[in-house]
Amino acid sequence: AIKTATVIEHNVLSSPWGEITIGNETLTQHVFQDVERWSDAPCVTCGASGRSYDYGMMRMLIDRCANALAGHLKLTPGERIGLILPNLPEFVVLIHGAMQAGLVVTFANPLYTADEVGRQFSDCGVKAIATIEMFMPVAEKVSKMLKDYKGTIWVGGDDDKVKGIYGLKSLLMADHKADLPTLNCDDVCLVPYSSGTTGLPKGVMLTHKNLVCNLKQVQVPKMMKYEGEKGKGDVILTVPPFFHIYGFNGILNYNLILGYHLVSIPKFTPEDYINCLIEYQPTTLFVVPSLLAFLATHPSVKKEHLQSVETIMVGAAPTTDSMLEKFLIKCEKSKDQIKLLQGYGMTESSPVTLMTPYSYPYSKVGSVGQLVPSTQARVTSLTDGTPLGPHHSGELLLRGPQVMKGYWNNEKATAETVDSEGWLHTGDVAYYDEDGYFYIVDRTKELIKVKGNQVSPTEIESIIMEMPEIADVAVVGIPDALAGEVPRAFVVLKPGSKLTEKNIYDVVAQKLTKYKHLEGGVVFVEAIPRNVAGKILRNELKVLGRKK
Ligand code: 4UW
Repeated sequence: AIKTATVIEHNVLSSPWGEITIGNETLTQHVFQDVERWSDAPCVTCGASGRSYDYGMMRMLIDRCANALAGHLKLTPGERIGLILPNLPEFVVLIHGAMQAGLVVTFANPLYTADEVGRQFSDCGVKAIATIEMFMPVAEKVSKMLKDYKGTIWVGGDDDKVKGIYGLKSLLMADHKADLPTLNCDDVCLVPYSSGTTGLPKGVMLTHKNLVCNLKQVQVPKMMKYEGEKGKGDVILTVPPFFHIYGFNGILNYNLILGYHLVSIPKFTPEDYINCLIEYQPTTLFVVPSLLAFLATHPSVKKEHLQSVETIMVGAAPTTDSMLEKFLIKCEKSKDQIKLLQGYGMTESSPVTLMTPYSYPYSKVGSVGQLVPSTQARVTSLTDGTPLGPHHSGELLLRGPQVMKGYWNNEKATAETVDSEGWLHTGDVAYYDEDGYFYIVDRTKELIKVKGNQVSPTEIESIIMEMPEIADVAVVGIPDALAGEVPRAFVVLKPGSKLTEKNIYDVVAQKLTKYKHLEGGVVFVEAIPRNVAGKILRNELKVLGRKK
C-alpha cells in the first residue's frame, strides 16, 4: 500500500514518514558512530589509483588531521578552510578533520579558475587551503587575495620546503596535539556556495544539526532499503563530486554511516568508470541525469557491466521517464530487479527534502518522491501565492530542520529565501498527487543546471557586461540533450561595435570553468526584455531560445 501524505491545514503537507529525533551530535560523531563495528572494512577507495583506506584508518587519520590543523597550523574554531579537491579518499580526512577541529569548511570545484575560487574564498574569509599538486598554482594565486592566511595543505606533496606549505602526509605522521574544542551542534560547519533563486553564488550556512538531521531523515526505517542492513558490505560507485552537497552529505556521509564501501574517481572518463563497474561490482550507483544518459546510451557500456547493480539513485536535475526506461533496456533488467530511485533537494536544505521510498510503486516513476520525515511542503500559486491542492503546479515551499541557518553575510538574500515562518522558497515549480508524491515541472528561478552543476546567469552576465562594447546582456539556459541545459547569452551591442559571437564566448571561457561556457551560443538582439522594475524577463528569452 502507498503511504499517503497527510494534509494538515491550509494545504500544508506533512511527511508520511513521521518525525526524527533531533540530537546533539556533531556531524563527524554521527557519521562515524558505529565505526568499531566495521573498522577493517574498506571505507573510501580511489577508483583510478586503487588507493584505499579502511574505516579504522580513516577514523584515525581524521583525528590526526584535526590535531594537526589546530595544533600545527594554529587554525582556531570558527575559522574557514577552503578545499580545492576532487573525489579522493583524503577529501574525507580533511573535511571531517577540519570539522572536528571546529573549523568551517567551504569547498570549490577544482576546475574553477583562480577568479572563481578567489571570489568564493575571499567572500568566506578563508585562512587555509587544501589542494593537490595540479591545483597548487590556483591555490597560490588565491592565497594572495586572502587576509591573515595561515598556510596551504598539499595533498600528496612534500612538507615545508617552501614556507607555509604543509604536506598532508607529514601533518598526519607527526604527533601533533591540540586542545580540540567542544562543539555545539548549532555551530556552522559547512558553507557551500549556491546562487539560490537569484544573483551570484552565496555561502550557504549549514550547521552540524542541519546535516545530521538530514542524514537521519533519509535513513528512516522502511523508507530506505537499508533498515537493519548496516555493514552488509554494499559497494557504492559514485561520480557526483564530494564538493557539492549531494556528493558530500547525500552520498558520502550517508553511506559512511552504513559502513559501506565507497568507490569514486577524481575525474570522470568512460574508461575509468567502466573499469570500476567491472572491478568493484557495485551494488548501488549514485548519478546525475547526464551520467544516467551515459549509462543508458553510450555504446561502450554493456549490460554485463551493470549486472551487480541493484539500486540507482538519480537527482540534482530533471530526469526523463524515457531515459529511465532506456536504462532498464540497457541492463535487460525488469523494474523488480533494479530499483530506480530519485531524490530532490537543494544546497540550502542539506540537501534532501523529497525522495522516492524504496518500496514506491512503479506507477510513480518520474516522481521525485515523498517528503522525508519532519519535513513539510506547500505549493503556492505563481500568480497570487495562494496554496494549491493536488495536481496544481506552483512554487514549491519546504520547511524542516535541514533548512540552512541563512546565507553567509547576506541577510537580505536570506530573508528573500527563507520567510519568517521558516519556509524555504525553492524557485522550483512542482505539483503533488493525491498520494503525496511530488513532480518537478519547471523552475522560476534564474539558475541554470548544466550536468547537475549550478550556473548563475548573473555571474556570466557580469563578465560580459565588463566588455566596453556591450550595452546590455541576459543569460538563460536552453535545453540540451546531453547536459540538460546549456547557457545562451542575449547581447545588445553599443552602436558601431563589431564584436563577434566568438569574442564574447572567449571572454567567458577565460574567466569561468568549462561547464559555464556559452555552449548555447550568443544571440545579438535590439533590446533585452525587462519589466518596469528593470528585471530581465527570462521566460521571454527562453521562448526565443527554443525557437532558435
Ligand atoms: N529533479 C529536478 C530533481 C532535482 C532537481 C535538484 O545544486 P543544488 O543546490 O542542489 C542539488 C541537490 C541535489 C540532490 C539532493 C538530494 C538528493 O537526494 C539528490 O539525489 C538523489 C540530489 O542539486 O541545486 C538545487 C536545484 O537543482 C534542481 C532544482 O532546481 C533545485 O532547486 N534539482 N534535484 N530530482 N530538479
